[in-house]
Amino acid sequence: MTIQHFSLLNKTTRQQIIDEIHSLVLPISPLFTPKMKSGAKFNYQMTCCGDIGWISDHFGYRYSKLHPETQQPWAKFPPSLSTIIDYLKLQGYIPKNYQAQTCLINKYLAGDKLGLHQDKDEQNLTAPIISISLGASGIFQLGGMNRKDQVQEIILNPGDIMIMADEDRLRFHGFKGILKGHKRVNLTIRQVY
Ligand code: MD3
Ligand code: FE
Repeated sequence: MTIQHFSLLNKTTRQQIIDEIHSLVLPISPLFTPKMKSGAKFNYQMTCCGDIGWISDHFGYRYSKLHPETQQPWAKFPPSLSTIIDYLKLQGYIPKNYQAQTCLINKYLAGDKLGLHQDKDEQNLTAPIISISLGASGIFQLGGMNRKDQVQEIILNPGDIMIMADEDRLRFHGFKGILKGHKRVNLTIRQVY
């Protein structure tokens, strides 16, 4: 199995991550609404931390060393996230030489969603992607290697971790919406190069 999905983070740890995002990341790298080439807005807000960050604008999708609105380098990884990455290495969930270069922070309010897509903007398509779910539970969609393949719905709860590796890293996937509650935050940690 190259998708691992498990519940890991207790309430205290989840709150610590949220607190560190508010105190250490957002003041330096504020949330923004990404736009497609067409100018249409995505239905959620995002920001990033780490050496580089995923952005989308009228030039398309890419990784950038600078926040698109402040034009400043991204905030550093908050310590609680580095601790989780170390733990996942220690437990053998990800390779010891994994380099967590960026964390994409997606914020969904009620009604927000993310359409089916593949994650192909990374030069390194073999390093696993780590997802951490916080806040409200929501419905994650997992498809196959082709857009038309059947999609399965998976509930993601706060504290859940999903690790996508090998061939499953390139599956189509999306986020259908939050189930109940007001706000979901999803973190995706990547080695891009
Ligand atoms: C399965 N985020 O940031 S996280 C994304 O809920 C993204 O914010 C969604 O898709 C969200 O690109 C889903 C879980 C996830 C992330 C990447 C995957 C699942 C994946 C890549 C391949 C297969
Ligand atoms: Fe994705």
